[in-house]
Amino acid sequence: MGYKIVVVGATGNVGHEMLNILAEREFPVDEIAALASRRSQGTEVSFGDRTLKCQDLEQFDFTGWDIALFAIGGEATKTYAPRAAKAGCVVIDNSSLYRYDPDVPLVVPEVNAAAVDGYTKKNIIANPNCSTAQMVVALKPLHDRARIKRVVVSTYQSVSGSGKEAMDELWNQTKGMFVPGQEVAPSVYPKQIAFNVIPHIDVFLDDGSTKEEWKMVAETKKIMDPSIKLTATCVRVPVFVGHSESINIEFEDFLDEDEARDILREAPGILVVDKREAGGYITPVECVGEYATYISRIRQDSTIDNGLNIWCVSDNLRKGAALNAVQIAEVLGQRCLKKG
Ligand code: 2RA
Repeated sequence: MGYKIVVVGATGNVGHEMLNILAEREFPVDEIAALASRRSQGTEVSFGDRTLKCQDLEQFDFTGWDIALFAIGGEATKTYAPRAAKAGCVVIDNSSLYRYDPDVPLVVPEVNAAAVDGYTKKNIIANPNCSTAQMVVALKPLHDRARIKRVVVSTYQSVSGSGKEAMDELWNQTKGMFVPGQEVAPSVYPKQIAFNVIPHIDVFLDDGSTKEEWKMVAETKKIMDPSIKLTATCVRVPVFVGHSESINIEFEDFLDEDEARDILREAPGILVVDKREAGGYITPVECVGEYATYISRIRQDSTIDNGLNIWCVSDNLRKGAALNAVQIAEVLGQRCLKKG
């Protein structure tokens, strides 16, 4: 006995990956529906070796379906997630709409899987922001060993986080730099992204930080520990897929770099690639299509008493979104929605 699964936003970057990962991990699916906007109705999407025709989200009846994996913007989610939840279908939502709602669990299975049990309040579970997900996978095992006081993180986020249009902009803008007359002006981003970096993701807040940076703070506190102080600088870089993060950690107690490396090597969801030589570290192009959160450049920060620096890379469409959502569905099935 398996589950009746709905993928909402099946034609987007994350929707495609959710279908791929459901198939790759052989999630127990009895029936699956791919939903998209009316204009995408009939579009064919892959589910393993099957092809699904997208159905119109507006017309879809969620009654009798078990789990809906949502990957559509917050505005549309506001309309359709409550409709699905009310019909008895548990929603796992990738948007930021419900992440900060006290009645909605915000879950990264390697960190706080048991939080899934709280889904019953609204029949909704929230997926964290991509830049948060990979970071808390890395921080959790270290926090369990030496309690984290403060984190300073700089992110290097790929354009796939902004969607297909942004990936096209990077591609065309890069080409246009070399082909006279084919220059491409910035449109998705406020400035040129080709051969450039942009220190601005999402909107600016009154304190000068951006909402992307605020998300990392708020979500880390909700998922891990409200006592952790965190400051972030989130930067868009000319990479297609794969977010990278430079993470500086201050602990309550001293944690030796070798012990930290051993802890990370044993931690769930993590692969350590850490040799102090050319190429002895992970880069975004190597994480694409993979499940792991990769950690490199593990080293003491000797400028403070109990400091450590690490480099963290993961596929933002997978662990940062689709994989984490499917893992939540797996945990939900194991803990709460047992079948047969
Ligand atoms: C980004 N985290 O990278 C945001 C949304 N996916 O653009």
